[in-house]
Amino acid sequence: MHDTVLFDYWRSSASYRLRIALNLAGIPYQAISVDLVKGEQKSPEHLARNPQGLVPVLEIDGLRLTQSLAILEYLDLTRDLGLLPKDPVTRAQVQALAHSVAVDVHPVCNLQVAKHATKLSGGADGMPGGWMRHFIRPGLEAFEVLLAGFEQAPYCAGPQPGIADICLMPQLYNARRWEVDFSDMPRIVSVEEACSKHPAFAKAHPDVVNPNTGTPGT
Ligand SMILES: N[C@@H](CCC(=O)N[C@@H](CS)C(=O)NCC(=O)O)C(=O)O
Repeated sequence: MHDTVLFDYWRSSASYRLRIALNLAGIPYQAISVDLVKGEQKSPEHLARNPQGLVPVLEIDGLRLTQSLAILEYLDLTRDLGLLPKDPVTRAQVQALAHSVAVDVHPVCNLQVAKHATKLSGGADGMPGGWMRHFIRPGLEAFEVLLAGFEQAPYCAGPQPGIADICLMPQLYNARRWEVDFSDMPRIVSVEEACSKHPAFAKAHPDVVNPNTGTPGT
């Protein structure tokens, strides 16, 4: 049993971000699955953990934290992980890169949003895939352009993985899931190759932690 507990779901991008960061920090944790397909995120138990009814929730250092970006910053500050540059200018630029997917693309592709859009469309053909593709591909195109402002050596913004890589990789998993082609985006493809080889990223991959097939937790 570990002191650190991650309430997550194997396919959740925001949970995937935290799994990567916990692995990068070398923090052992217990993963407790909140099954989004069964609606467990709206159960009274989970709402008591997070009134937003979302995953992830992280229990660490005697705290209960929500919001993956806030948690990434907490881990960075308390464990000195170097996820965010210390220089204010580069920091703002790297955050903008990370936020372009985590703050602008991810929320509109969230389960409850896509489900509602599908309902409003009367279950139109190609939903929710069409909805997802509509947002994911332009988001990745913008990310590819933004990446030109950094040196991929080999990660998004330099020689060590950071917040932009942590936000990008789950978005790429999601892109594949919804059949969004990004093979024409060479910078993203090279970052993905580097991250995939990193054990902290590999161990966090949804297919590895899937409770039906993988090994939950560490
Ligand atoms: N801004 C939040 C977003 C969390 C979020 O959207 N979680 C999704 C999974 S990636 C979720 O719990 N969805 C459940 C639902 O839509 O009902 C964060 O970064 O932690």
